[in-house]
Amino acid sequence: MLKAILWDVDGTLAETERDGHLVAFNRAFEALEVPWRWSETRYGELLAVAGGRERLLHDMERQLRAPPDPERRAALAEQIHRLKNELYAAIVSGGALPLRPGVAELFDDCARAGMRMGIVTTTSAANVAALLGARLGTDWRSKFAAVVCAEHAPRKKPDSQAYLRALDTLSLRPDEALAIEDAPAGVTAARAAGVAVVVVRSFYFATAEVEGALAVGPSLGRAGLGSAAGRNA
Ligand code: XBP
Repeated sequence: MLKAILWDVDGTLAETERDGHLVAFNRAFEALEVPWRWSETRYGELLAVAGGRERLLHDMERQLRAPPDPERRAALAEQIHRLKNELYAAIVSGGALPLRPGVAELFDDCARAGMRMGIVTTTSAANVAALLGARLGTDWRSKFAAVVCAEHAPRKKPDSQAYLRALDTLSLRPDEALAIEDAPAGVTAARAAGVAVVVVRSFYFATAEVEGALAVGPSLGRAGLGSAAGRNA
C-alpha cells in the first residue's frame, strides 16, 4: 500500500536548473571575474555530474583558464558555489521560479488524503528552503514528513543513499513509497533503493533515455497525461 510520495527537487518541483542554478552560476562567474560562462547547452551536458561544486570541478578540468593547481581550483569552486547559492536564493525569493504544473495540486491532494510526503534531493537544505519557502510560505517544512538533502546524504544520486535515508526517517518499506523524478540519475537512485518512480520530464531531460520507471510523462499537469511505462514519450 502506498504511504508516501518522495519528491525530487531540481527539475521536478520547478525548472530550477535552467531558470535558477544556471543563471546563478553565470552571475557568480561574472561577480568573481571568472573568465568563462556556461551556455544552456553546456549546462545540460554538465548535469551528468550531480552536485554544483562537483560540476564546477569537473568543468574546470577542460577550462584552459582554470587555475592549474588542484588546491586553488578547489578553493575557487568553493567560492563560486557559495556565491551561486546566495544568488540562487535571491532568484527564487524574488518569485522567478514557479512550481511546475500539477505540483501544488498534488501537494494539496496528498494533504487531503493524509498521504505523507518527503523531499529527496542532492541539493542543499538552504536551496530547498529558499525554493519551498518562496512557494509554500514559511511553514513549508510542516508539509513534509522527511526532508533529505545533500548534507544528510553526501553520496549523491545516482547513489541510493538519499532514498534509503528518507525511507528510514519515514519507517517505510521501499514498496510503500513512490518517487517523482525528472532525471535518469534520480530514477537510478530511487530504483536502487527499491522505490518505484514516476518521471516528469523537465527541460534538460526532455528526451533522455529512462529505464525502470513506472510511468513517464511531460508533467503532473492535468492537460498532459503521462504515457504508459516504457514508452518514454
Ligand atoms: C540536482 C543537483 C544539484 C543542483 C545544484 O539535485 O544535482 O546539484 O543542480 O545544487 P536533485 P547544488 O535533482 O536531486 O534535486 O549547487 O546545491 O549542488
